Amino acid sequence: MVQPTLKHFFQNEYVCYIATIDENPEPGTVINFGEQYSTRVKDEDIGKAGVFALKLENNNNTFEISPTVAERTADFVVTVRDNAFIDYERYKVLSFKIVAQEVGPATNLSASVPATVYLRDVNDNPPIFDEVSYEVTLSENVTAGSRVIQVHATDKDTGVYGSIRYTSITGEGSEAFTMDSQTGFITVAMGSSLDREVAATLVLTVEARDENGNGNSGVVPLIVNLIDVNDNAPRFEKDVYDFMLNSDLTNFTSPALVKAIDDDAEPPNNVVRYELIHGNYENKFYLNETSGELTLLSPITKIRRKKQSSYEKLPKRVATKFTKDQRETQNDLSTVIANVDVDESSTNNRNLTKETTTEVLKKRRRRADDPDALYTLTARAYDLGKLIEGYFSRR
Ligand SMILES: [Ca+2]
Ligand SMILES: [Ca+2]
Ligand SMILES: [Ca+2]
Ligand SMILES: [Ca+2]
Repeated sequence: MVQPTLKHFFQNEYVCYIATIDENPEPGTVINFGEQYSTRVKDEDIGKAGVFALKLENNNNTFEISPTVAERTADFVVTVRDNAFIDYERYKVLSFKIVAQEVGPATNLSASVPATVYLRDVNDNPPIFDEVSYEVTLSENVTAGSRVIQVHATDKDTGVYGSIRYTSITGEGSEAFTMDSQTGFITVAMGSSLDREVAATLVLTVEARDENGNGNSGVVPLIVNLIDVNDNAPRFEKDVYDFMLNSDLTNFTSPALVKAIDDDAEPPNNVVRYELIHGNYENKFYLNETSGELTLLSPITKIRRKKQSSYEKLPKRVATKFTKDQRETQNDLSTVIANVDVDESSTNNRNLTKETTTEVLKKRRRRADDPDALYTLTARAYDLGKLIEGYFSRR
């Protein structure tokens, strides 16, 4: 019988087996200890005493050795059994013992030698953003260059494998933003076209990549909520409204409605009000400020009509000028002209033939401030939103 020494089993002049492997190897991967490390084991005893077992200790089931039983001599191989611990981000080195032990009934000699496996980093982690998602709220008129948010990601890998660049913002509306690839600062781009009237919320995707922007990618949602500003003026649906009074001049032949729409997204920016601003000299008319319905406050007499007719050139000139000025200087209102005339086609008035009436109507369509109209009124529409400096009507 020979005493259990290293030399009894391991033909290895070194006191430790050393190898280096990539992290995350497939199970079954052979650990190559290099040519200087003999993987031959032997038992110098003869017969049954020469049968010995090979096993690994302190190994956490990570590696396995084969064969597990040998007689007199064997070449062993260590392979990966479970790669859970072969993770460079958790361990840089794994250590265990290779043990040879006689299994004969009369003997129980054993010897062990330490093994050390160094792990090599692999780019097996993508960048991970600090937040599950980012969310910001901006005014739709936010100025170019304004800072939006800073995103940040980390990568567990070392060196270039963990060197992050912020590479892109994608999604509908993403062209309104730029991102600093080094810092992750997101700002409003030059000439950005953020428009609450187009979308209330933009759902974008921010991407980061390791290997200086060329490797694994990680993404995160960026939600941008847009706040409405009052950047649209109300506009009347028509340039001119023609309303007809019945023959006894007590009421309109059909409801006299003007209507303006405001493209802004939210109240009060899109809440429209109406008012008469010109032509209601005798206070004969009332324009409902919310409904836009024009009504007669008192019947019109034939005498009034003649009086109005003598001023017929005046409303034309004044109304035209006023309308023009409003369009150039205001952003919260819009004006419209309403011509009021008598529907005489159904009256007994013998002075007007059918042909004459048709002629008058045709002329009225060509000219907004119709000199032949009984009354020419000018109305304006305005919204209830706050005026935003520097914004003008988009019409
Ligand atoms: Ca890694
Ligand atoms: Ca990585
Ligand atoms: Ca708006
Ligand atoms: Ca508005």
